[in-house]
Amino acid sequence: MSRKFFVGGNWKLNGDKKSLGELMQTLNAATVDPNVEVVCGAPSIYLDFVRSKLDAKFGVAAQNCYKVAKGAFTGEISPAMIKDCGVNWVILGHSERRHVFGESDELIGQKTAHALESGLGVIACIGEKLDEREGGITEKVVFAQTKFIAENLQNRNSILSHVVLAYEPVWAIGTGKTASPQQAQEVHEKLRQWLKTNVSEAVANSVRIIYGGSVTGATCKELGSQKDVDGFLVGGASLKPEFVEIINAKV
Ligand code: G2H
Repeated sequence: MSRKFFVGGNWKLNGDKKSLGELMQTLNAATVDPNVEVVCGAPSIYLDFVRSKLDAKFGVAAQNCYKVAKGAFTGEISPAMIKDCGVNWVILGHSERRHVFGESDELIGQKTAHALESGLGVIACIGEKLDEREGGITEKVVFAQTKFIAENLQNRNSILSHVVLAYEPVWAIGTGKTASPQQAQEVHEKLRQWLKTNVSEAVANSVRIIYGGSVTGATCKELGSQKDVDGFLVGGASLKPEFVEIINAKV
C-alpha cells in the first residue's frame, strides 16, 4: 500500500502574529509537491489565526491536548476545542512534553485514544535519549513507547491515515545532529516490523513513519529517499522559507 509522504512543521513556542503571518504568506505563495501532505503545528493560542490565514491545502496541528473533552483542568485544551478552530491534527508525546513536562507513556496513550476518538489526526512522537542509544537500548525504548500508541490502532483500519508515527531521537532534536539516513532507516524498519508483529500487517504497511530531529534543506533528500522514511517532523527549519525545500524533498 502506498503511503502519502507527510511533512509536519513544529513551530513549538515560537513566533508572533507578524512573523507567523509572514511565514504563512511564504508558504501560501510557494509551489509545493501536491503528493505531499503538509501540516503546520502552531502554538495553541494562534490555532484560529493560523487556520484562517494558511491556505487550505495545508493542514494545521495543535502541539498538545488533554485526554478529556472538558472540565476543571486549568490551562489545558481539548480535541473538541482544537476541532472547533477548524484544526484537524495534534502532535502528541513530543520529547519536550515527555522530558521537560514529565508526560508518561500512559498519559500519552490516553491522550492519543481521546484525540482519535474525537476525530483528530495524531502525530505521535517517540525516540530514545543519547544515553539510551549509547547503552544499546534504542529498540527497547522506542518499542515500549510505541506500545502505548499502538494500543489505539487495533481494529481501527478506518483511522490509519490519521495516525503518523514520528521517530525523533532526542539527541538529534534542535542539536544540529541529524541522524544519518541509515540510522533513521534502521529504526523505521524495525518499528514497521514491530507493528507487523504486534498490531497487524495492514497497520504496519499503512502507518506513516516520519523522521524528526534537525532536518534541514540539506539533509532532507537523502533521508526522504529511505524505504521506510515517509516524511519528516521539522522544528527549527519549519520557521524558515527552507521549509518549502523540505516539503519538496521528493521532487
Ligand atoms: C524535533 C524537531 C521537530 P528540530 O523536535 O519536532 O525539531 O527540527 O528543531 O530538531
